[in-house]
Amino acid sequence: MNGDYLITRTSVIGAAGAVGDYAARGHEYFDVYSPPITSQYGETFWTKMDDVPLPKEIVERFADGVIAVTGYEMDQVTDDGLSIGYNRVYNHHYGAFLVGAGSSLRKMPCGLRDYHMGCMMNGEPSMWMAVPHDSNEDVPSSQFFSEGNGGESRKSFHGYPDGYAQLVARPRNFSLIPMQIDTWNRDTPVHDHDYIAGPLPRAAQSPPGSVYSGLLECPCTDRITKVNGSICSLEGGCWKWPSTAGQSITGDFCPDEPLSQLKAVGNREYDVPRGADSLGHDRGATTYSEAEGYVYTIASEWPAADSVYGCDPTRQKCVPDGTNGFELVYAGGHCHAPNCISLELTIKETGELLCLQRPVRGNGSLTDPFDDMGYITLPPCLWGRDGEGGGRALPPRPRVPLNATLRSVCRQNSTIGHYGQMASWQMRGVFYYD
Ligand SMILES: [Cu+2]
Repeated sequence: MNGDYLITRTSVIGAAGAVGDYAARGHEYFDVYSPPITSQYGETFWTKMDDVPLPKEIVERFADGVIAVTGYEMDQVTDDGLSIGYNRVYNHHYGAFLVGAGSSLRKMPCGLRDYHMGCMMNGEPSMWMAVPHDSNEDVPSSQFFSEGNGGESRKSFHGYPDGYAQLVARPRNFSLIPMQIDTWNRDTPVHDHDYIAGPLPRAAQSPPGSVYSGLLECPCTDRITKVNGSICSLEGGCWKWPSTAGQSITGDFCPDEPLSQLKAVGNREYDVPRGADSLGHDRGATTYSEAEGYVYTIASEWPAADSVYGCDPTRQKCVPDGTNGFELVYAGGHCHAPNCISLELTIKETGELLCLQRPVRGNGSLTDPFDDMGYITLPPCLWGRDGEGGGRALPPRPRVPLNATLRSVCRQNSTIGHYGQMASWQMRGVFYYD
């Protein structure tokens, strides 16, 4: 659907090759469309959309069976089916559910364990989860797809080598939670090599004449000071303002202070400071070198066991008996244009490099939605076994003991600033038993 893909083999970027050639691998596909999104310049659309029934033939074919999802592609399109560039509507991220007959989507209160998984990112103390009707079923009754959804996700590969798949028993519905930021100033047509931003908030840090929109910053932050006449608000956890094209935006639309629950949960995104300024940021450090200019580093560490997720530990056993860890199959980091330089994942105790992702920058015309000028794509890391992946074999799957500590280092170019950067890992793996 989106052309050829790149992947990263631990730290080396190359063509996805055989892994990305679903047709040659004999895999089938079906299309599913979310309900339409209507927005105006400056609006952020971020909510769970209505469930969409899967195509009838899929539902009937797997009415008593299990579908094996070996990958997926995503795109954002007009109602005529044409791809829309990220300089017009920016997909900041998405989460998608494939829900089977044995599960229902429910809005569940955030558990303690959910907080570092992004629950309350939007200031709400609850999150959508697919809850199984019978927690004893062997085969999953739902799957959540969100890996590699940062950067420009349509050109970031979302697939697995042979032998791996996400299973869903009796699949029925598709449900999407997109976060779309409308960045197209309707007063200016989209010219080739001539992106013209619309009105921008005073807080925006995109330089004049940028080929990316300053609106793709997402200041879900408790560190922005309200200034009378500024236009940010924290409605829904992200900025948003009344946004009729051409309208004056000098009013005061900010709430008095960031929403109280946002303060309570803390900032889930990162503000990359411009240059060497020091605004009291406590999650990174800015360095300067001749070769690289200003670089801001976001580092974090967490127990590897916390990466095992995807089930409700109060109802199900998430880590099976007899395993001491997992082997990684796929790792797709999440960071955004334009600042992201690299994302590095290591095992802290051994220093083993698991994955080093570097974004690929778009150089296409502003009207080529698959090579968006000023935007990035993040080739994910993939691993396999016994030469999987064709001619350019995938590296062997690295083992991560449950009691290991994972360390992430995300480097950001801070020549210009950026509110609301991200530095997270979305991964898939398999347990090992020996
Ligand atoms: Cu993001």
